[in-house]
Amino acid sequence: MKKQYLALVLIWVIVLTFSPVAPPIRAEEKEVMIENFTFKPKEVVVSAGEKVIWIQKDRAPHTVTANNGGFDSGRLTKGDKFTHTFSKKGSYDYVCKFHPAMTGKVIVK
Ligand SMILES: [Cu+2]
Repeated sequence: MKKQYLALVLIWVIVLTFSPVAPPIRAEEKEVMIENFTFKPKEVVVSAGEKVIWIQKDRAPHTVTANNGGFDSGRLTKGDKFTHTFSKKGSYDYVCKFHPAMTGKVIVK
């Protein structure tokens, strides 16, 4: 009886040791803050397939608009987020439509 109990405990220990911790199923993502009329960081590097999330923290409205037309957030107000997944390698320049001096870049490797 005692041996059986020990065997059970042993089995449990083995099961707990080797049971995989639920792997986080999420793609990598990078965040860009939109703050004080700037994109922070101004330049981000991601791998193909990764997401970039822009978080709008300014009172003034902004956009995240690709120069090549590949993406456009539309008008973002404070608290809005915009996500784009970059599947192709390359260099993507973007701008805020309302404030052309606000520029940023995403490099996809
Ligand atoms: Cu702007």
